[in-house]
Amino acid sequence: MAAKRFVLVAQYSSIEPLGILHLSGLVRDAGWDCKVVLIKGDDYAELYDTVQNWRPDIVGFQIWTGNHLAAFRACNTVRGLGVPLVIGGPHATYFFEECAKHADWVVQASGFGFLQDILGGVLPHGVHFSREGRSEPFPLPDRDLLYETYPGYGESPIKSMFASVGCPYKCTYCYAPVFNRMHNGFLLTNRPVDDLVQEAKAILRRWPLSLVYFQDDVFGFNPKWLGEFAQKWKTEVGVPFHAQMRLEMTQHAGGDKRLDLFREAGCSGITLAIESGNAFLRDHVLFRHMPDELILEGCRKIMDRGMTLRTEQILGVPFSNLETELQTLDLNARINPTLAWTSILSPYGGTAMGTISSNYGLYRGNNDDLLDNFFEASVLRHIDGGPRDIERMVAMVGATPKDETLLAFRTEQRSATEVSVFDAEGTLLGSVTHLTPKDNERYCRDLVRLQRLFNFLPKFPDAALLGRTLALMPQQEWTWEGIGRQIEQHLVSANVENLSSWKDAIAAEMGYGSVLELPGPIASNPWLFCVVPAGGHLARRALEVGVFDPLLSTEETLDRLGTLGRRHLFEYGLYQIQVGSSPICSR
Ligand code: B12
Ligand code: SF4
Repeated sequence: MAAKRFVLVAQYSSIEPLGILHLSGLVRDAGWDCKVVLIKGDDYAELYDTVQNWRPDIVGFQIWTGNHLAAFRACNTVRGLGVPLVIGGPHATYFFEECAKHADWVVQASGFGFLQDILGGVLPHGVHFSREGRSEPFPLPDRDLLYETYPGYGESPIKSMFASVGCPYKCTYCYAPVFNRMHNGFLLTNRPVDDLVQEAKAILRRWPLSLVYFQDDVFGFNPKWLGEFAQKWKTEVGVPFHAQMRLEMTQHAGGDKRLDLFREAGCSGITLAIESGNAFLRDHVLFRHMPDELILEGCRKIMDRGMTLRTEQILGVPFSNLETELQTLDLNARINPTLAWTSILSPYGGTAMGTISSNYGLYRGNNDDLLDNFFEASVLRHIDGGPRDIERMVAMVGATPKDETLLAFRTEQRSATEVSVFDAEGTLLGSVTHLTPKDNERYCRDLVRLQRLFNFLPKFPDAALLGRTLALMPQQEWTWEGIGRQIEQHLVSANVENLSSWKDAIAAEMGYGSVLELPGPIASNPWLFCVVPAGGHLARRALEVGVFDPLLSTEETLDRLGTLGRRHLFEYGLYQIQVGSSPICSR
């Protein structure tokens, strides 16, 4: 009898889809034939072709909030062709009722056991959820299937893996606290070390592998597991890895020991979030209770051990303003990480951040307007004075960070721009006022400017001052050349010597005999390329891929440069999979 057929569908991203890899491994182990279709943009043509020509028995969608509307339309079309359909993934986990309108089965949270039952024909239609699911074993992934269908993933020297499920923290913008509530509290489930070793060895047998990126929320949280991992990974796999963790995990002697084990195991770099340089926003808006000292000390411990460091921040959170964003820039300048990565906030419904945003009138949408990437633009209506008024009210009630005061306060929209704020007993504390549409537009523009340049800015002297100057540049002066002039003036005022030698060095790195040969865009603004490793190479790439195409607006140029710069810093800095000269400014 011919094997039954399953199609797995997910949104394409440059990072390989881990859930899909493991789910396709499960389909393989169940003896079914499987195809994976990854959707670029909203183009579902390939999926419809596959459904019509390959005639699968079931189609399974992985849906994330942000691509849900287009995905639902595609689900309807597939079901219209007579094929039963299952939806899983984060959107199914947190918005299962909506998903149920477009599927025969909806799987909330952990999906391996339920998918097995679907393939076995024993799971009734409907919505399914199991609290015990988070402890279920991961099937070994089917990388061959994905890599043969999408060779780019296979050819990449970096592969992703997942070692643990769960995170105990409570960041407002994240679904992890909601996941914990659904499961009656936090529990960390680590995959067996031997499975990870086996998975890595399977990659090494067939595919290039210079670095593994562990996508866990808090890699190495459990010290006992980490001890076993460190020993076996180093001796049996021996491939460097990058991991994500929390700054709290670097604290005290336990933190030192953990970082030593990371290093021993072959960890070459760490990603961790700071999110804001403003302590009030961290404590009361983001629910990330960590003082500056903890942040600075934790980052220092990581870099002192020779590991590279990516910090992450979110611009445009509720009650932010230009000053708080510049504090974030300043904190990063003090840390000097390998890469200071930034996104712009999306206020996801069902998260505490979604609730704060709607309670204070900052966001009135239902997430159908959210984009599926985190760099584009702020969708919030921001507050005049940033944290000023709300900080005063939080101080009036004597709240501590752990009180989650912004959720406890009651609010009432007084007028189009004013929101009254009451304490939990109903006593009026004051009000917050939204920015006028024009000022809001201006602030959102500032955010985009900062986001595009954030990779570079912390590496300049007096970074926050430079950030302010650039954010406030009049629109008519906001050109690539104008930005170059401002940075040059800034460097001169900061008493940086030998600026002409920076230009000589960039010309030499680009292979020119003299600065006179530098192409126009680099001659007029070489500075950003002087603060990153292999800056001459980045400048060349920028020219090659059309970053300075005269038909582009300044925004488009910076958008392209921001993306290119980030990738460059990943390769030459964070992951060190390319070797290049050190930054010109540090020579
Ligand atoms: C790695 C990662 C990324 C990577 C890439 C991920 C990729 N290509 O797969 C990058 C950096 C690109 C990324 C980007 C984003 N991410 Co992200 N990301 C993650 C992270 C850290 C790990 C995902 C993962 O691989 N998990 C491991 C695998 C095994 O789990 P899984 O995919 O969820 O699959 C399990 C179940 O969901 C279920 N399942 C999943 N699909 C299906 C399908 C079927 C048919 C069935 C039956 C079951 C099923 O079964 C699996 C086993 O239990 C998660 C947090 C987390 N801890 O999961 C956030 C997370 C998924 N991301 C999130 C968000 C919000 C985003 C962004 C939208 C952010 C933004 N504002 O722009 C973007 C957009 C991504 C996009 N639309 O393509 C949210 C999703 C929330 C939501 N409601 O959708 C999460 C949950 C973070 C959080 N805690 O809030 N992300
Ligand atoms: S530490 Fe990361 S995974 Fe955990 S709650 Fe915060 S953002 Fe979510």
